[in-house]
Amino acid sequence: MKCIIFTLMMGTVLSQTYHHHDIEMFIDGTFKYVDTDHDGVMVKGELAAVFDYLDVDHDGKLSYAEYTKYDGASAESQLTHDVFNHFDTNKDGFLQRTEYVDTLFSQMDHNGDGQVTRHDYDHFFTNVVHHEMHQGHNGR
Ligand SMILES: [Ca+2]
Ligand SMILES: [Ca+2]
Ligand SMILES: [Ca+2]
Repeated sequence: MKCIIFTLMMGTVLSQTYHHHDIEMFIDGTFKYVDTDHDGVMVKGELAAVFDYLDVDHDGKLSYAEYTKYDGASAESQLTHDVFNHFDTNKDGFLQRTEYVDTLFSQMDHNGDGQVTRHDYDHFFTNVVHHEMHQGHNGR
């Protein structure tokens, strides 16, 4: 009986939060993936190059399957799913180049110098995750 109650409670918790480990894996994995010259700074050209690389069928947009080829972004993870939906601002189920490269980069580069440091990146994703935790899973 105790076991059943515990399982139910865990189910509720998991639908409202993400594992800290998943968040770290996601941020760390995706940053390293985008920062192709490994100088610790992401520039827009790197993000654009990753977009082209992930867009396997070259239709100018990323499907969920294409997006989850990212290192650190597990297709089964609720976090990955919610981040994808967060970026998909017109809610058509795809990430257009404008959504993924232009909008995303300008949101991350908040001092507008064309460079996104690991600190900027962490800060941005922490905000996205918190936003999604409050928005997405309250069952309303
Ligand atoms: Ca770089
Ligand atoms: Ca595509
Ligand atoms: Ca879209």
